[in-house]
Amino acid sequence: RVRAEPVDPRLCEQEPIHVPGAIQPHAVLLAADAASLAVVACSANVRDALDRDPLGRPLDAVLGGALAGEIRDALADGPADPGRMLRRRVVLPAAGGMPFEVVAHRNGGRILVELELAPSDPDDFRTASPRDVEIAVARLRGADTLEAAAAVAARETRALTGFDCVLVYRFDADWNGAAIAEDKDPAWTRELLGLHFPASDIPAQARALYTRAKSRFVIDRDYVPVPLVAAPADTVPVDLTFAQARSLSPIHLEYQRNLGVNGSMSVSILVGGALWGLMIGHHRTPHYVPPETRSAATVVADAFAMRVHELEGVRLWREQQEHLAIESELVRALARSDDFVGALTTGPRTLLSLFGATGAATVSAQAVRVLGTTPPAEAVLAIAEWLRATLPPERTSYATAEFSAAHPPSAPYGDCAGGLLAAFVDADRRNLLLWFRPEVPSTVTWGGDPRKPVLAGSGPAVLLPRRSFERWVEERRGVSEPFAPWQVAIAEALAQAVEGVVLRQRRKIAELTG
Ligand code: BLA
Repeated sequence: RVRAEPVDPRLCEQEPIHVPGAIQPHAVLLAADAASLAVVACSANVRDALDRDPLGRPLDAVLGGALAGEIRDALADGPADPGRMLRRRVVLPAAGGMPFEVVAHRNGGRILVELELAPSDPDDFRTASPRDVEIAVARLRGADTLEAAAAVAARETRALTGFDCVLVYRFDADWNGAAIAEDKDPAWTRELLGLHFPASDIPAQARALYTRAKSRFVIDRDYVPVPLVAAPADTVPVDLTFAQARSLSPIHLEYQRNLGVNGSMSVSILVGGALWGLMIGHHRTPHYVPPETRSAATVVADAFAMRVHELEGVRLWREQQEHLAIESELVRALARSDDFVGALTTGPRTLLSLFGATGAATVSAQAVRVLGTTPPAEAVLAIAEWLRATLPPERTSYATAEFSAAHPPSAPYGDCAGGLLAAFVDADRRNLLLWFRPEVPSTVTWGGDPRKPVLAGSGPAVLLPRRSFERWVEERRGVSEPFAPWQVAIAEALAQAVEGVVLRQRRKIAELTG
């Protein structure tokens, strides 16, 4: 069952995962027309919950008048807001008096009703209580760095849900991602912490769906999907975006197989309305998470997202304050000096104190002074020449995270010049300031041996995380961490302060020689 050839990521993006035409077998699904309330489609396993074929019948004839009435009152009118959900624990006479968890929501012109057999003995499963959630949220509040909060989120979510492993997965600006926290059964030697994965592992349409729908749970990866059956007159496929029991992409289930994962979870972490990351749960065997616990995990992920928002805001503010303080120190040094190179490259604060750069340089005419790790001086001069020749006259700065693509002669220096920030001091472009950053793969700290996650399997292993990591490195060749716009602004301000020194110097020389 392992694919022989790598899958084209563009094909991944085309799979319409919101209309898979099937659900997971632990639930029964009914889709009713929101106006007439007649059932227009259902999952083929309806007899697991109902004693008759519901197709074409009104909801009240299928579910009983009381429940159907509640569903109609909650969902039939008003905007089709999928956030409006109705949840009930009911005993269905039509199912031999068994208790069912019923979740109904509306999507477009349809009302979807999912029926899931409620755990008969809740003590058999970890059922999260509001108290558990309260404790988890309090601990998140107490975590005062992003790393600490992610570690708490992973630990608390694992304690709530009982997964063998819970990861906090964070997207970067290009939708690649990394496991930034991991809490797992110590007996499971597989380690994903710190590893990076390409954007195509979680393709665009999946990310779009996860931005709208909050969570996914798979009890048993090897389940046989239950197809949806439609009434003869009904041809519009049922949109399962918000259906809890939506059947997941078979390609992804294969990925899980290769990861050694059976039961799984992913809960969206939304920060400022955007998909920031996922809380991922992995179990080596099938794993059932009861409804209360699923919603508790979603609340904890939401609390984590809010804490991230708070901590990231504070961190950015601090980082900017620190940079502004360093900048004014450098400007003061410049004010006291006739030699801008000395002022920016000696003493406790230098150009290298800014922007997390690993290398920096000043160029004045044909003279270069370098700090940290940079290309050799003659290569830096060539870069300065290229910038002078390439940038339109009105441009006073230049920033890129992909310098070798812009300037191929610099490709051999990727380990120090993957990214470049440059600011011109003067209009004639004699003088400039440069900051360098390495390409990202060379800065990745491996979470143990990157080869370790490979599980000895049969045949070529294509969707394995090791291959994922290789693809990530492949795609990231020549790319550094990006320079932020506020960093470019500080570089420009500093270059302007340098211009003052240069003008003063020129005047002095003119006086001496004049
Ligand atoms: C979905 N891929 C996913 C999901 C995760 C990952 C977490 C969410 C689905 C879920 O709830 O389980 C990927 N899982 C990871 C990663 C880690 C992990 C990166 O544990 C690392 C720690 N995936 C591929 C390729 C394709 C692909 C090549 O690798 C396409 C050809 C597709 N992944 C794919 C699709 C989905 C998906 C289509 C959506 C599944 C769905 O919701 O139906």
